[in-house]
Amino acid sequence: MAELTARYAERGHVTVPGVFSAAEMDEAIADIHAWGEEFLAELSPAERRWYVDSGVKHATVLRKLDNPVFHRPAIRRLAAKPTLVELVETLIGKGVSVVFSQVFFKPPRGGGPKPVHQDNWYFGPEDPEGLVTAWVALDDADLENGCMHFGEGTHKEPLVSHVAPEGQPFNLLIPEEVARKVPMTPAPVPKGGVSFHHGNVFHQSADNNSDRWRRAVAMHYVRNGNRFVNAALTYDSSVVVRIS
Ligand SMILES: O=C(O)CCC(=O)C(=O)O
Repeated sequence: MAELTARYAERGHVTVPGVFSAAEMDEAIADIHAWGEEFLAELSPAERRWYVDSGVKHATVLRKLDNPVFHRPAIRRLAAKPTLVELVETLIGKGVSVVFSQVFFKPPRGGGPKPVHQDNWYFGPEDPEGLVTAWVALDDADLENGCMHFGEGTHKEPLVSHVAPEGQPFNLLIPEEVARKVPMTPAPVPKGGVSFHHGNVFHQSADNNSDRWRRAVAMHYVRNGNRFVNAALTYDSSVVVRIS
């Protein structure tokens, strides 16, 4: 655990392989695809533009789904797994909740990049050290299929003002002229592993240029009582799931 906290403090992210078994990941994959099909059937045209991956040629594939930890018991069980909770509590302190969670789908040859951003710009927590994202790799994530990249050490700096591209009010990102000055280090994660990242660290994900899926669940944990005092987007407190 000392190595985990030292790496996290130094780089702003740390990867732990083998938190979940392949069978647990396969069960989660089946669950999110079933949920995705139900969800797609109910989307309005405007919502489809935000949720559907327009880069995919032959199928309608969701880009993301929000709050799986709240909506799906199978994903909530993952979020409450004692091995994971112990790791989260080692990083941000005891007594934690998942305030928001997301499924990210990158289908084969689909799934465009997610630009550089800082999660704490979105959430604006009172204590920036009291928020960590646990990014659970449902598939092997590597350079070819769009793994995450981190600007190591950027969590030690203050937040940067984000901007939203035209017509994408929820896609807040660090302006290109700032992002381009920061080297980004790839962080491959094997299936069942978890990448933990600090809320202030610059991060992005690349395109999926492979014939494989790259699916992940991002669980944003806060230490209980850490309020969002400066959030850039509005979050629904009724979907917060207390874990410990
Ligand atoms: O999975 C991705 O591609 C992006 C994830 C992300 O930005 C996050 O977990 O904060």
